[in-house]
Amino acid sequence: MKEKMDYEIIDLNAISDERGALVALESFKNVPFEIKRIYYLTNLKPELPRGFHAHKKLQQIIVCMSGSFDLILDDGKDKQIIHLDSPFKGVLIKSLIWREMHNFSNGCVLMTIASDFYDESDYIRSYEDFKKLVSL
Ligand code: T46
Repeated sequence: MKEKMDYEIIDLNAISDERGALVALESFKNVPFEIKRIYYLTNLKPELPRGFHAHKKLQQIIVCMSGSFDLILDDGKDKQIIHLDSPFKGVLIKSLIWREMHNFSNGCVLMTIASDFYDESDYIRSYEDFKKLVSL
């Protein structure tokens, strides 16, 4: 589903049978970019939010594999809070969106599929710099 802000909530179709569910993620099929990196966050603490940055070019799909958390997206004009609690939904975030992750539940595991390798120079970690960039 395409949202007003530059993100999309993607249904990750599961192949389910009596043994459980299987989800496959494939470049240029249900993932609209070449997958170059996968990372996951675990041992998260409800009182310790993460994120607080935007990316210049990187595209990512964030999936809550277990538990739940709140994803805050901010394009400099609007803010959205998305409660994620399903491994069958992904949030595709394109560039220049400020993101924060809050309220991790016990056992929350967050997986991210990224369009590029880790590169610190792609991060905007100051909200002031982000606001300046999106208002250009
Ligand atoms: C994002 C959200 C959802 C690496 O060395 N390699 C990596 O691939 C990543 C992602 C991070 N790092 C290093 C950089 C920092 O020294 O790991 C440390 C923690 O990273 P950071 O503080 O950026 O973690 P989060 O949870 O705030 O943000 C991460 C991603 O960095 C970011 O791209 O969108 O998850």
